[in-house]
Amino acid sequence: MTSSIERGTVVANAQASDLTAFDLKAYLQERQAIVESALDQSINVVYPEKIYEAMRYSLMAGGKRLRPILCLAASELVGGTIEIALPTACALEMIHTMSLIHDDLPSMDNDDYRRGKLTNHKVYGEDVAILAGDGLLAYAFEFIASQTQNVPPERVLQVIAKLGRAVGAAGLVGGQIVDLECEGQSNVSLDTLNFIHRHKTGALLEASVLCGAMLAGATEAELQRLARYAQNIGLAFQIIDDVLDITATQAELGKTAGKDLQAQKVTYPSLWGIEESRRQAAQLIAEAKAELSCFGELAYPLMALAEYITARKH
Ligand code: GRG
Repeated sequence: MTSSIERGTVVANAQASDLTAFDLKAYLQERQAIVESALDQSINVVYPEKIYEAMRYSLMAGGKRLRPILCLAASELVGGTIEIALPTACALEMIHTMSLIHDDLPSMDNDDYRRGKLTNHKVYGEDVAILAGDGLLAYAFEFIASQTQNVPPERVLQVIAKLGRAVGAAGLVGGQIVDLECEGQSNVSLDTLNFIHRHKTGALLEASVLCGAMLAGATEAELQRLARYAQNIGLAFQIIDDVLDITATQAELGKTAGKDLQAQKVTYPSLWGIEESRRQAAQLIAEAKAELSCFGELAYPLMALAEYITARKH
């Protein structure tokens, strides 16, 4: 791979004496640059140009690139490299992006803004936006199968199976349909809310971590530890997302703020209040970090990413 990717391991391996000394800002900047460049190269605009342009419009619209970064970090944690995980990291962002495109459609959440830009259907129309999402979803799996190198084929198959399950009815799609069913209901239970978010948000975050680790040949015990880490950060991520919907501005979020309140949606803050929601998220993050303590300094990137989830402003 290119030298920029080899340099990518420098920050991860830097010997920070404790977690507070780990330079997350530099780490994120470096990883985001690697991911941006790989995504940019992943899709060319060819005939029929309109669909490729629409796919690229949302894929290259920014975003934190959290899922690819988690995937790369998990690979490195168990002795893998950025190189072996980069195609899967890109595929995760393609799938995440397609889920945002479809989520924003008038028949779903009906949003005009995403990542600080007009939503896909606002620019290209609903018909093209649906197809752009479909195109990204299919291409994600093709990309893993055709671009992953220096990984035994059975591991690649394991990753494809894990990811397929995470996005289908057992994952994102299942979470989204329960979310749609709960719209307008004020008596949604905590169990149902947890189901929605463990599937809608948690499943892809968990797959991001596990797929990176699987490619690197993680043991079953390591995968179980990483699954518990990822489930905790997934729920914490959504709790903070709900809090930010109330406390952050549209400019900070890059999408319409206050939508949950407006739609009278049951959210974690609506059940617990803002302070308790923050406390619960912090508890989940502490538990997530504890799962990885046996890895020592190698786990600093994943631990710092867990902290970032509660500290983030968008
Ligand atoms: C996956 C086949 C398939 C269909 C999609 C629409 C749908 C089914 C599911 C909805 C999934 C969804 C939109 C979940 C919300 C996840 C979430 C919290 C998104 C925000 O993620 P960030 O903050 O966003 O990481 P950025 O823009 O930074 O990437």
